[in-house]
Order: sequence, then C-alpha cells, then structure tokens
Amino acid sequence: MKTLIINTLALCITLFISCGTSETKVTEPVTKVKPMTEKVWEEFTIEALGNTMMDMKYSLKNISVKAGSWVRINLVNKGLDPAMIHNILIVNYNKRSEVATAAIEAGPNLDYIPKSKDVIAGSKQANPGETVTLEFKAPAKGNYEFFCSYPGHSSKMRGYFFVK
Ligand SMILES: [Cu+2]
Repeated sequence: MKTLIINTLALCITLFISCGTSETKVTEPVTKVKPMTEKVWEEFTIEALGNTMMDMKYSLKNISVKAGSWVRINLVNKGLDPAMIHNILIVNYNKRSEVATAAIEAGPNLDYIPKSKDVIAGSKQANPGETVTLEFKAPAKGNYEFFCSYPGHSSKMRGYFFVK
C-alpha cells in the first residue's frame, strides 16, 4: 500500500514537471503574436430635438469621418412626449426611403432596423430622456445618409454621412 502511494506521488510529480515544461513551450509563440492595432475612434453626439412630428429633428445635419476609423454616435433623445421615440440608421446613399419602408415591416422588436444590404449600421431605439450609443467601423469612402427609422420620422430626421 505504501509503495502504491509513493508511486502515485512520484507519478504526480513527474506529470507536474512535464506539464510545467510543456506550458513554457506553448507560451512562447503567443508572445510573438503582433499586438492588435489600436482602433481610431471618431465620436459624435447627436441630440434628437422637438416634441411633435412637425418640429422633431436631429441637432446635426452632416457627419464626416476619416476612412478606416471607428465611429461612435451618442444619440441623446431630448424629447419629452412619449411618442418621441428615435433611433439612427446609416444607409447607402439614396436608399433612405426604401429602408424607411422596410423598417416599418421590421417593427419595434428589431428596433426598426430591416435586414438589408443598404443598412450600414443602426442603433436601438431611445425613449424620451434616453441616450443610445451606436458603434461601427466606417464603411468605404463615399457618401451615405443617416435617418431615424421610427415610423413617420424619416423625412424630418435625416442627414448626410461622409467617409473621406
Ligand atoms: Cu425619430
């Protein structure tokens, strides 16, 4: 019995040592992996203003970012009326109306973000007083549009997004 215990102990020690050795071998290539390049962020804060379908608007009309950057948009809903629910979608140029129509079908469960190749990015909905943040990698150089896809808002709440 004693021999068995000693043998087991010896085995454990052997395993421990061999494990230790193989571990150092494994870690070596990991240290050679290049560190990830830092993301360059361009940050914007857009206020959603107004309390009626007539006067609602974004505080920004144009957004311009550098190609290759990451974009962070903070959408601050300054509305007080419970009907003032907003989001923000970035879409391909000239596709605003088309995406706005598809957004109604997508509905609130999808935050009015239709599954479409013309949608670059879309935020969650912000209720009055709330802020939502949208983060995405800037698409290829070119002109894009942004708008609120909450039903009935797309013609009043919109602007242009440029990647330069
Ligand atoms: Cu809206």
